[in-house]
Amino acid sequence: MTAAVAAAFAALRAHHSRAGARDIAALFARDPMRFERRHARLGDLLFDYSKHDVDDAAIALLTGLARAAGLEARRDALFAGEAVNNTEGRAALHMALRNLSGHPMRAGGIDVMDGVLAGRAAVSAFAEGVRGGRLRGSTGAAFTDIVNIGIGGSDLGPAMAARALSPFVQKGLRAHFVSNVDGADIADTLAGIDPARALFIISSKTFTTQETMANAAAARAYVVGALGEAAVPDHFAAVSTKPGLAAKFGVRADRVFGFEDWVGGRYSMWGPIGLALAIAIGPLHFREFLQGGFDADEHFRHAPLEANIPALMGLLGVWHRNVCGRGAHAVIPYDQRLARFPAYLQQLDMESNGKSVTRGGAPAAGATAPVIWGEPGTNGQHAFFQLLHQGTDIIPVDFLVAAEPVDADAHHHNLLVANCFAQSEAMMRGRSLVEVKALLAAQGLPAEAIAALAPHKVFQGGRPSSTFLHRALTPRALGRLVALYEHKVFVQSVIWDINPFDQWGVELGKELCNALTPAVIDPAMPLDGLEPATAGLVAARRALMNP
Ligand code: G6Q
Repeated sequence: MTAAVAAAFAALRAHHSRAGARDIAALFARDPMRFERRHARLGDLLFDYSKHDVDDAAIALLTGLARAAGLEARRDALFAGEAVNNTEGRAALHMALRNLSGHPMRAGGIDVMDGVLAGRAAVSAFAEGVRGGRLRGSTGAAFTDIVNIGIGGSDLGPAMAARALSPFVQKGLRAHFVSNVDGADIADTLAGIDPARALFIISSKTFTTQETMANAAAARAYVVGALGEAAVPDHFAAVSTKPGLAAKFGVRADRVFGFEDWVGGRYSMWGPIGLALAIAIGPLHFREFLQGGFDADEHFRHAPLEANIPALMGLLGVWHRNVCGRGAHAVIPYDQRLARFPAYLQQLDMESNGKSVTRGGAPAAGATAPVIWGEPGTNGQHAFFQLLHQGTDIIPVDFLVAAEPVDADAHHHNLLVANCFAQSEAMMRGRSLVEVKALLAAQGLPAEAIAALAPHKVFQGGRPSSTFLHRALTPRALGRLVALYEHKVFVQSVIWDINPFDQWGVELGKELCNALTPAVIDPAMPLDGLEPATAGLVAARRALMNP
């Protein structure tokens, strides 16, 4: 940590301890313009951050921290295609996949846009071919079921978006996403489709991932069993940076969609990894999705930090995590079609910033990524909101809601919106002991009952949240949201001086799994070379299989 960053953090902590626990409702009472002054806009999106326990001085200190950490210069290096992913020696230029400016973008000094545009055109042409029935299965039947086989970054983004944008999916087309090496995943998917009408897309940057290769082999065997070996080229496509491996599998060369290694897995849905989504919603809607991402990029690059949504999102997160010691962050979409959005963000945020060392390899100076979790509202209200309102931990929340439904009933939507706004108000305002006692007295309860019950009905309040309010969940609105969160993660990585673009933490488990698999497969294999803790489990499992 540089001296300037350390000083900025010290100033923030001093401010926090002087101000003590801030009463958000009192901040509103003192400043009737607080809502107006504490929101930012991008297109039809309103980012309302008025309900955080930060006053104007805290916001100034947070933007000062960002400047001390060199956020603007680091952002410019990211967009300039410098090797910001320093442990893998490469750029992180996923923004090029959604660059609609007509201007070059460079990775390591070389313009990548010709390749990006060629890839985009190939995806669009293939998507149109499938949607229009020009490309068909081996029996001549048009495709009705698109099955994406991938995991992690090659699954979560397209799967989340296909669900979010289901009203935009072409009638008669269904997109499925198979990821887990649990054979139930592919078996349940295959059980519901007609092989003659199924197109399988093997999505794997490396084309070596265990889960994806196992599921791809199962899909291949299924196609061969139902339609014969000769049908394979008609029923498979692949997305990978390793076209040779896809060809070996039996995918026709003109159905292998390549991309470059400066696209990280969890940042890849904007390019060919979005193929299943592009087929489902069509190239025009897919372009609208890219447009939303591009809008967010332009905003992140050019808006001053004080009005810059990803910067504010990131800095408020730093306030909660590093200044107030809050270890979790909830994302609650009041939108059933965003049901997978929290899971998508879990990977984006926790795989990017769940790190303990700085870019230079020294121990991180403080806490990094919080635990990200969530579920759609209103369902969550009837489940875990109890803890948000009355639990011992303060968990900041992102509420997301659309002004209008895309194609749902207007009355339902009014109820949904009212619930969303009411929950953030309840978290902020709370209900004091005095208020609770007055309410119980008004209900006619005797004094003894009031004394016993009142503490249970107190809401501490002062619980922070942001609200993201956009007009409707269109492709463009979704692209904007995703890219804003991507940049928020980047902002925090700069403050914490960590590399958000690698993921070495997933390697050890993979290695151990590979070493362990023979003993799991072969019940006769001796267990003496294994860790005693693991040998015990393998033996117990063997015993259960041979009672
Ligand atoms: C994402 C990660 C990881 C990756 C999967 C799938 O950033 O790198 O989630 O996307 O492990 O990898 P492949 O696409 O190579 O199969």
